[in-house]
Amino acid sequence: KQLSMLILSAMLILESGCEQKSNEYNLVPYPQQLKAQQGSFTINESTIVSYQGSENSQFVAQAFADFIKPATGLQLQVEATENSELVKNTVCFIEDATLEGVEGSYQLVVTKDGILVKSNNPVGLFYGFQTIRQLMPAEVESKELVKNTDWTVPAVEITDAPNFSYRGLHLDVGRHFFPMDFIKKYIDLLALHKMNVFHWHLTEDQGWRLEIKKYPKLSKVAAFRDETLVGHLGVGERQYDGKRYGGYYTQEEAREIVQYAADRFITVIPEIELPGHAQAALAAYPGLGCTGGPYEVAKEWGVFKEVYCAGNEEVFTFLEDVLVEVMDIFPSKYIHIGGDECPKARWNECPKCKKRMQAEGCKDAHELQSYFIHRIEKFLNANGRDIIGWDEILEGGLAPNATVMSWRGIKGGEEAAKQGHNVIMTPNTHFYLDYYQNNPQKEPLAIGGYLPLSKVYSYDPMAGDLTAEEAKHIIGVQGNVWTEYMPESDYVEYMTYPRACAIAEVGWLDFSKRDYEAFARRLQSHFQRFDMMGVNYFDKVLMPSS
Ligand code: TNX
Repeated sequence: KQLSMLILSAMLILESGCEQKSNEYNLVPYPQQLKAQQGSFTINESTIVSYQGSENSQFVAQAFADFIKPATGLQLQVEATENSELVKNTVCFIEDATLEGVEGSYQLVVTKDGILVKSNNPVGLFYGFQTIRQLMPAEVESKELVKNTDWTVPAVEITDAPNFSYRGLHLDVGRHFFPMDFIKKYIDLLALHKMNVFHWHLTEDQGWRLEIKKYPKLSKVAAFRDETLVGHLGVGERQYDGKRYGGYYTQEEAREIVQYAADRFITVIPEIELPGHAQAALAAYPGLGCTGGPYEVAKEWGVFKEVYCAGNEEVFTFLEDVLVEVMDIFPSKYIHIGGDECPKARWNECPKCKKRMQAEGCKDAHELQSYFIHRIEKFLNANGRDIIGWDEILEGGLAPNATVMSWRGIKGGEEAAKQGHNVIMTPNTHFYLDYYQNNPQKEPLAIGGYLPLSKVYSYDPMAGDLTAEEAKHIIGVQGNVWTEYMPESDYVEYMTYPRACAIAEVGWLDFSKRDYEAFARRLQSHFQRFDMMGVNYFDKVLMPSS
């Protein structure tokens, strides 16, 4: 009897040991290949962080040492190395051009002796750093010194690479304005999840958020709205008080964000909406509308009929001037020009627009919109940039080099891919994080819809009616965070996380390797990381019943 008790307890110990082992690799997004190994490595005060390769490898090594310092109190030495093998008590980042792999791919080996990350590109080294970070105890995220913790990394062999080259998250700062610190935190969270694009939606009917030196009224007038309808917007806890609401980023601040993101291998793609969603700009410069105004910065949500006049040359001068300043701040290959939800009522009444339609041989206002987008594209192409537009830019004919962001489902994206255009999938059916993630009766006010985490996770960008050749045009995925009903930063976080974790994994991990149950389990431990980072996430994720 005693013997059987002994065997039973030995089995229990073994089992719990196994359980713990599988809990040690709670990575989000999960790597393409992960081989668990026995043992672990502990970072201590004599650990050396070394690098080999371009100065970017030094940058990543230094970034890793800087990252772990506040929580661990360890001030690790960072130095160049000639050795490309794993060296005892070293965390080594090696950039090796002879390795195979797409941008962002990397290999990571952790043994009881040390850590080795290899990649043919600095982005891959940075992602290796993010993986090490996620393998470490959640306390490493603390900004304050954490005592009595072993900075242990479980032994592992990882070979990893992103499935899609574009993995983005968007933020609408037009409907509500968010402070610089929050934008940085938002970018930090992108980096943690190996996302590489921050789509900054900077202009809206309800507010223009970027300083443009040539047009000072954009920050004086277009950046603020009167909220005289107290409580009308009915948002969350906040009572609107009829005061001026708004704000904008100075060019210096915008540059600071671009640099902050670049340091995390993230590209900022700015969006300047045209020809619609432009009422705030018209309030500042009424001559740019079809009627001449006066206009006011919108203080309700919706789609507004006052748009840039397509028949007025001054509109193109204005937009080109704005885009020149935008290009100077944002080095991204892409500039997002909006293109969505542009009602045509004004254009159909406006003599200048009618004249333009005639002159350009447009048979209707949709073709006039196409003329508008083509013209802006031509200007940006001449300056070495490419445009991204919402899927409405398909109407009336796509501009020749445009990339399409498919938001009204996936149809627009498929059509664009068939026409040989690149596509970013951001369908409102799966990636609109302004939709409810739980029973609406139990949640603060959101725009509507119902989009639980499991549905976000289930999305397959490649499912659909495309040939293999056409499907190559789907370059990636993006989550959108429209903020009509998100007046405060912590509410933005609540709506964004953990659903953005699912988007990160959809963009990263091959569809065949995705497993919602395993993902939900990994998240439970990922949440401890969020707790340390002070992220206000939605924590009622139900474990799927197995
Ligand atoms: C549609 S998505 C919009 C936004 C709204 C959003 C609300 C897109 C290109 N336009 O202006 O904020 O719906 O879900």
